[in-house]
Amino acid sequence: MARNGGQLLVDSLLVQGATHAFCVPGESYLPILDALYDVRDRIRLITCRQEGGAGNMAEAFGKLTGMPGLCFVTRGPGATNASIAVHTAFQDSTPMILFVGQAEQAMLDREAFQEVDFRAMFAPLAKWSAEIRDTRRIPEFVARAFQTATSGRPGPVVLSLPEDVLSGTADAPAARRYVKVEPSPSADAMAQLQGLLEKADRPFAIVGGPGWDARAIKALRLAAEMLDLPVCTSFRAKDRLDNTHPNYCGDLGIGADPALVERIEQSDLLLVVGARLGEMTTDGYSRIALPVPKQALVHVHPGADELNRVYQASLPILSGVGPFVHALASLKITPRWAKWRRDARASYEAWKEPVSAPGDVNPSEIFRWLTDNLPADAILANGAGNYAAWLHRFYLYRGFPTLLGPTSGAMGYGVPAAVAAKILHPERTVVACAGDGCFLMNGQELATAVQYNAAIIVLVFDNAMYGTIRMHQEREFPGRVSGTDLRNPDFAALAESYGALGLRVNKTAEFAGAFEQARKAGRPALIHIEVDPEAISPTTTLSKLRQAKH
Ligand SMILES: Cc1ncc(C[n+]2csc(CCOP(=O)(O)OP(=O)(O)O)c2C)c(N)n1
Ligand SMILES: [Mg+2]
Repeated sequence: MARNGGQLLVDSLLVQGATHAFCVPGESYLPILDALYDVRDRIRLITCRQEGGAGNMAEAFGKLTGMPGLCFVTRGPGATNASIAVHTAFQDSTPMILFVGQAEQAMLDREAFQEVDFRAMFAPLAKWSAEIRDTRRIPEFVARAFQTATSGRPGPVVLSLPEDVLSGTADAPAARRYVKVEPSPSADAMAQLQGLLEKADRPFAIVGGPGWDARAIKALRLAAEMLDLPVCTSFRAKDRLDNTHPNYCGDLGIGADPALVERIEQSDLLLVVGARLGEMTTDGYSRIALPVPKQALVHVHPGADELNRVYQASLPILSGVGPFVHALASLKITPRWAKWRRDARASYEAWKEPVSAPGDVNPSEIFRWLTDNLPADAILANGAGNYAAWLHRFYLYRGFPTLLGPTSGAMGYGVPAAVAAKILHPERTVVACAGDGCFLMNGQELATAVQYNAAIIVLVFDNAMYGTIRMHQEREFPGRVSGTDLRNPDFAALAESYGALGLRVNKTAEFAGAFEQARKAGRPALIHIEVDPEAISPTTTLSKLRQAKH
């Protein structure tokens, strides 16, 4: 039966198991919008206010489900807006597919209206970027997009869809549903790992990266217990092991616990599972010697290209995290490093305790309160800014997936990510954390939250500046404030105008009451929290930074 390109594409999405799609509409892909109308009870289409929001929602969907998050945008303007999410998905190894409406093929290469060569534009940003040139081949390209986005090291795929390919008709056979392909560790690799563990006195695991699901998370916990391994997480991966678990020993992000960093340096075996050992986790490749670490390094990753790419491992293991942690849990080892693990845990327990902070609002107390009062399955999303340093140091993640944060350090991620999470899990508490700078990068998606009844709670930490940059500025160029001051709107009033509940907090003690009010609101809510600019980070103040240089 002949179908137009839009119908073929939407039918292909159904074959691949799609349930949600995020979009900003464009006339370039009307046949897809029309075909989605017919299946609106099977694929939920979420209309967003900016493609940066739509793309981030799709990326968050990929993080939460392990299935590709789907995003539809139009031509040059839509694709350039959405590109930030493709970059985030790339750095986070998140499965995602961005569909871009393109000018009709007869017009291409004339710089037609909004024309961009999307294959070239996304070549370094996406895992794969392609243009479908024949209506008949739509099922083939869609199946390959799902396959590519989810297999090996997952990542984003971009498909450009010329208008004539969508409006043309073809009688094309359906493809099959994709099958996620994941390597397993060989028996030989596990035997070598057994040998390394038998020789080790101070092993340390660093976990993170893609491919985790409930079973893998459980197997990791079991393996950590059986081998009595101290486990830390890579940058923005704190939800891989319950932070209250006695084997959890902290995260190697920005501003990591110096005691943890020292232990990583002193360890004699590093077992890196799923993480990339990127610049943030290694603090500019300084925490671990390059290219050959002093410790024995076992690096487990599902992408062959990641192994021995920067760090040369004693034992590189090509494996998905799930198959690996199951194999790890069945190793027969008698651990001899109980004190080593206990000491690492004890120093984490001290590190997570609230600290004093200048001003009336102490963010460390707020995140401690949230740890004590949110259910273990609550989802917390963030973008980038120094407020996130407080969140990641003092909030304890206790379930998976509960952390939505970009390792790319992209501002503006928290609000759209939270909207996607709440749409997917309406029964869970979903909190978006943002700075005053970060919030306004995708705060327009509060309208999407209201439109779809996604009752997220947004916390805006307002210090009237681009704090992170101001911090670096005061350290490098003390007292010379340039380009980092912000004059802000009344965020609570802004939230109200969207139809959300807007609240204000000026003292730590007011937070609990405001949060309870937000939780009961039955609609999206925003809490505008005024933070003293001096409280720049959990470890220093603006004035101390300024004085340090003199
Ligand atoms: C999209 C994007 N633009 C710029 C930056 C650089 N940047 C990193 S943090 C930051 C400031 C964040 O300010 P805010 O959200 O107010 O948080 P604060 O640091 O003040 O807590 C900036 C500009 C970035 N990471 N991402
Ligand atoms: Mg700020």
